[in-house]
Amino acid sequence: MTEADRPEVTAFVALGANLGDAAQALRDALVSLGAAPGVRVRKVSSLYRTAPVDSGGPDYMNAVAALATTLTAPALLACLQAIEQAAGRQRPYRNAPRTLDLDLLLYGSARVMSDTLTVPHPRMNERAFVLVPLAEIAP
Ligand code: A4P
Ligand code: MG
Repeated sequence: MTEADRPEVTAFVALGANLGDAAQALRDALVSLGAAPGVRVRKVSSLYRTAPVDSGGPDYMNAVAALATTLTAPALLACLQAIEQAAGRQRPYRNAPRTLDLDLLLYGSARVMSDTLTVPHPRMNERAFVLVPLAEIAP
């Protein structure tokens, strides 16, 4: 099956940033997502200012987007990571402050557990900075 033949899957992505102009980083990421082949942005939550959880630095800006995608889950993760890299993401240590973090929360009803990808995202249910924007667009 070529990519174009694949059925569209609804995926939810969490966006977070707390370095530089975090709100602008989220808006730029949404433009990049919409421009990515095989990805359409269907719905975007408000941007939320949140206090860091298990992490230091300035307040975060967080949001959640609903996508329609013909990419596989690993291909979508690669796409998210490419957008993070283009935004200057560095990974000095776990939960370090970041210019942009894009996490795949849900990929249809799929369950994925590989070395590089766990879906549903294992920490999403403990985190208001994910659940509040998610509930806004997918009550
Ligand atoms: N990975 C596995 N599953 C996934 C998935 N579903 N989505 C792997 C994305 N990546 C996934 O991620 C580390 C590795 O997880 C990747 O190589 C990928 O193969 P990362 O983005 O390099 O590292 P990270 O962001 O530090 O880890 P993670 O797991 O995204 O951190 P968390 O748990 O999401 O926490 N407080 C507020 N207020 N707002 C925030 O956004 N974010 C964090 C990060 C902490 N505190 C926060 C916020
Ligand atoms: Mg991440």
